[in-house]
Amino acid sequence: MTQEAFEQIQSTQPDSDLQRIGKKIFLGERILPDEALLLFEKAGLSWLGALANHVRETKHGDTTYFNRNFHIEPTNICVFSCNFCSYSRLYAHKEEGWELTADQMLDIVKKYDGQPVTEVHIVGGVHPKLTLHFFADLLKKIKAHRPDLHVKGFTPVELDYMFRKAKMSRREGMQFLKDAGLQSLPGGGAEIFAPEIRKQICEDKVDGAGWLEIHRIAHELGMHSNATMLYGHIESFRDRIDHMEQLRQLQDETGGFNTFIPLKFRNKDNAMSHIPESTIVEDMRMYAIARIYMDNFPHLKAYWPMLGRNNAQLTLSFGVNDIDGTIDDSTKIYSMAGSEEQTPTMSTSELVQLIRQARRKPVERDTLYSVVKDYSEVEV
Ligand code: V47
Ligand code: SF4
Repeated sequence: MTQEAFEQIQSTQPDSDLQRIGKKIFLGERILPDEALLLFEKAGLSWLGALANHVRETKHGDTTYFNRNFHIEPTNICVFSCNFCSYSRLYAHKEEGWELTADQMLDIVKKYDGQPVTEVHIVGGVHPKLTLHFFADLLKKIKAHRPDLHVKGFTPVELDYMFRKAKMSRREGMQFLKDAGLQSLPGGGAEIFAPEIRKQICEDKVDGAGWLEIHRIAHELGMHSNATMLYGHIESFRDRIDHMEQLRQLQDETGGFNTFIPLKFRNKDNAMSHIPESTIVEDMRMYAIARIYMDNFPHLKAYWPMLGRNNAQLTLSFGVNDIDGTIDDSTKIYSMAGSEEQTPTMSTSELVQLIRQARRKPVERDTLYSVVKDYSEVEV
């Protein structure tokens, strides 16, 4: 955005505090928690969107990344009982659940033989009988079959449970899985770190400090990871800012995070169904503030199977530079929670079109954001 364009958008902003914050954002300065609160409380969507877009274009221009990956969900049986979860079947009701053997999961990997996928994302419930050693063997089998496939897997919720059962420290456990072939951690399980909110929505799983410690260890071992935030339920703006602040501080120390992924709370068939979902305007404001606040996170991702493809397309004007999930992404955790996409699959060609319609430049990436293919000039 040019200085002149910036001055024009500032002239639409009557609030002098917001004008001052807007100037900091334009100049690339970090904003403080209290300033983020003012943005949440007072800033209009178009002014906020223009500033988030400025941050996005300064970092990435029009480039919008996507990745060809597939998911493996080992089980939906879970020892925990998060109130927002529509997906897990408690161990007591395990007749309604599934659990895959290592060979069944390897068969899923083999289904993609010869297809140009670069990543497998492994994530599921926390099954009491699926141990650290079981998953280490699975990782070894996957890497032996397809060494070039990047394995991103397991949230600190799953990891903390596995490590404790195996009587290993978090560092020993992470090293053990890394040696078996684990390369990155996905962003799940973070929810909202604030203890009083966590107590009400997911009391029994790893706490915020534990989540952050496991990611810190992964970064110290040279692995990269993502971070999510589940927003739009009972948390306050302060809780969102506190969550982002803790991530921003860890990122200052380690630099190991690739991507921040705000996840909109969906309210179908879970113990929080009485809570209304956030509006689209609120969603776009969330993405814009995330882009502005998380100044040391290279990427901001919209996970389209959860947000819906139209809304995900809209986020590309509010700070987002990455749309996850292309082929065959039939992840159940969202379709069961009432996401827009009941059978979320999108071909590469559809995804490229979606990015182009937003007047952005589609680029296929691998997990660590190396360019696999630039689709700017490619017919699809
Ligand atoms: O931690 C569960 C969320 C997450 C609901 O790192 C819900 O690339 C909304 O983290 N409404 C798991 N969200 C999925 C996840 C993820 C997905 C895609 C890519 C990456 C990545 C990570 O799903 C959980 C939780 O926050 N979730 N239930 C719900 N009702
Ligand atoms: Fe289990 Fe994850 Fe669902 Fe919580 S969100 S109940 S940890 S599957």
